[in-house]
Formats: sequence, C-alpha cells, structure tokens
Amino acid sequence: DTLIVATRNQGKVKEFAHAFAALGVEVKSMYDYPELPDVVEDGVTFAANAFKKAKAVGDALGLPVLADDSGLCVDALDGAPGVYSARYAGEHGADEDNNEKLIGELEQLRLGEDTEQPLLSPARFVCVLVLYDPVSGEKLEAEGHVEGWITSDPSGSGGFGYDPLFYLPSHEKTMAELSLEEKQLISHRGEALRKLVAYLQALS
Ligand code: ITT
Ligand code: NA
Repeated sequence: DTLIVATRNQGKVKEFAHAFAALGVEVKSMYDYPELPDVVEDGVTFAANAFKKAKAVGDALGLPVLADDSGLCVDALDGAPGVYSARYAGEHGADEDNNEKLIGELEQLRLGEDTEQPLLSPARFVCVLVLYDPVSGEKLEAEGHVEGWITSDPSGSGGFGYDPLFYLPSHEKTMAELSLEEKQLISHRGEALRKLVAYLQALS
C-alpha cells in the first residue's frame, strides 16, 4: 500500500513515513512528483489550506491524497504566526530565521520585565489533516493540538521548524529533545493522525 502526502516539508515526510510504516503503508511525497506545481496557500484557516493542498494534488494525480497544514499559535502574539508559520520571516526564510524572529518579537514584549525567565509565552501547535479522494469527491478531516511554552533557551536537534523553542513542562524538554516516537505520541500531528486512522477504520 502507498499513500501520497502533498508536502514538500522534509520534517513532515519523515514523521508521516515513520507513522505509516507501522501500518504497513509506504509514503510518497511531492519529492516523488517534482513536476507538480506549488499550491498557493492563501486560506485563512489550517483546514482551508490543508484542503487546497489535498485537492490540487489529488485532482492532478487522480489519486487519494493526504495533506497537512500546521503551525504555531502563540498567545502573547494573539495567535501568530498561525497559518503563516512556514513564512514568518519571509517567503524563503529558513526555520532558523523564523525561530529568531519569534524570539525577537517575544523578547520585545517583555522588555522591562523579568529577563531571567526563559519561558516567554504559552503556545500551541495545531495540525489539520485532510484526506481527499478525487474519484468520489469525498474528504476526511482531522485536527490535533499540543500545548507548550515558547522558550528563549532553544534546545535539541530532533524534529523540525519551531521544535527547539517549544518547551513541554510535562516532559521538562523541548519538542526537539524528544525521539521521533515520543514526539508522535504527544504532537499535534500524532493526534490528528490517530483520529484520521480511527475515522478510516470506522468506515471500513
Ligand atoms: P507543506 O505545505 O509542503 O506541507 P510547509 O512547511 O509549508 O510544508 P505548512 O504550510 O503547513 O507546511 O507550514 C507549517 C509550518 O509550521 C512549518 O513550516 C513549521 O514552521 C511549523 N510547524 C508545523 N508543524 C511543526 C512541528 O511538528 N514542529 C515544528 N514546527 C512545525
Ligand atoms: Na506550505
């Protein structure tokens, strides 16, 4: 069995490949379909962007496609960067640029306050998955969240994106200090995936 995931994010590819391998399913990504154009993600919600990606790629290939739209919502920034998480520091910004911008914005907000405190704001990761079948036109949607704190003291080399800045008080670690398995158990993506798999099992 093969599942096509409409992503160009290597971190996501790794997590999906690992999760689906356990179910005996091999994952293909947009790296297997380099001829497909980028999808314009101009939706205002994670769900809208996930559906756009799944539908564009599903319609182009005539096959069922899974898409992931996800991001980081920071309380002290009124939910930013949110759907703009991938391009917070600009269209072609690297993860490091996004992380630097996030810490900079939060440190500005706390000027004059206790600057020894590394925990800057509560935040959550959100993931919306959409599985779209171009033949039936049907879609399945599942959402997951994980709560944590943005820390000014990044740590860890696992995961991707904002993981080194996302501190989990329950584990006394950042998301980037967790193994792939540990991240899957608690992450927004792991939760959304478990829900999606449960929906699919209920249908079959
Ligand atoms: P695709 O659209 O090709 O899937 P993308 O990276 O552009 O890749 P999104 O538009 O969904 O994906 O943006 C998600 C961004 O949110 C991602 O680039 C990270 O900056 C952040 N993000 C999402 N999930 C994350 C995770 O598990 N750990 C750390 N950062 C994450
Ligand atoms: Na994207």
